[in-house]
Amino acid sequence: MAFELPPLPYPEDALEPHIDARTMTLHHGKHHAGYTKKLNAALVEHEGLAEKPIEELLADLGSLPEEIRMVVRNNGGGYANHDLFWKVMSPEGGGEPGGALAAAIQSAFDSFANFQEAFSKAAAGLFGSGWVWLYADGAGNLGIYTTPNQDSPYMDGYTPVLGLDVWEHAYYLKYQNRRPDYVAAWWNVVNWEAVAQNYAAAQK
Ligand code: MN3
Repeated sequence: MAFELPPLPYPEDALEPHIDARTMTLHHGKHHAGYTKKLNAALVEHEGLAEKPIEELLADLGSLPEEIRMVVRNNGGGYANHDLFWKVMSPEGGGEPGGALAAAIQSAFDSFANFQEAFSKAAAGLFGSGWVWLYADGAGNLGIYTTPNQDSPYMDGYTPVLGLDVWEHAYYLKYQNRRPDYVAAWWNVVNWEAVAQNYAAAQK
């Protein structure tokens, strides 16, 4: 058993013009594939670990053999983060969420506009490479925070609900240093139905 690179849920050019096809091809086919390969390489000598769900491994890194702990943190995080990232985007995305997710956002941030502003601000302010998250805690409360590198909310006891990759590899070909433009465009492809499913699953 080994972790497998999940296929993109849409063609590589489907998120144009917001996310360009060349970036998607490299991001999925090289970066995500690379994290997957290195994760598997780290686990190959450790019987049973590759059978566990990735979120379980990430939630309890301290239980892993020390010699693979950092590799699993970086590449297991990269594996899981990108798996979520493709799914929370869609060519039919954009707009605003509805239902229970909309109510939870309203309750946590007062309005969708406030949420969006706070999330975008966190993305603009993140120094170096990392991710911005909308996460749910154990009680189902929503929050926004950032993680460095490929660190995952699972490492902090949170469930990721929506994630934005702000590594330069996610946007530099099209947007160069204009990270705020990338973030503004990305809202047009957010798949709120998938985000709502993540939120519902986080409460179970
Ligand atoms: Mn990435």
